[in-house]
Amino acid sequence: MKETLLHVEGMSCPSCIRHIDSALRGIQGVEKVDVKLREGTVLVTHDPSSAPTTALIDALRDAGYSSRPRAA
Ligand SMILES: [Cu+2]
Repeated sequence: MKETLLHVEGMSCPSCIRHIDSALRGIQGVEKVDVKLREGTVLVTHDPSSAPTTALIDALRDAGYSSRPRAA
């Protein structure tokens, strides 16, 4: 398992947390999602072989949020 911290743009209210949480948890290989609204970040615990960081970013894009990884 790997921890990846994503900086997410446009995350502004509690319903964003739900959208982002469900978008990421829908990916096989994602174990844990911790959305920090105030920081504008999401810490994802995931198996990089089945859920690579690019898959996380793609899922967030599909949900309407652009994101980029930061060193965790
Ligand atoms: Cu929102």
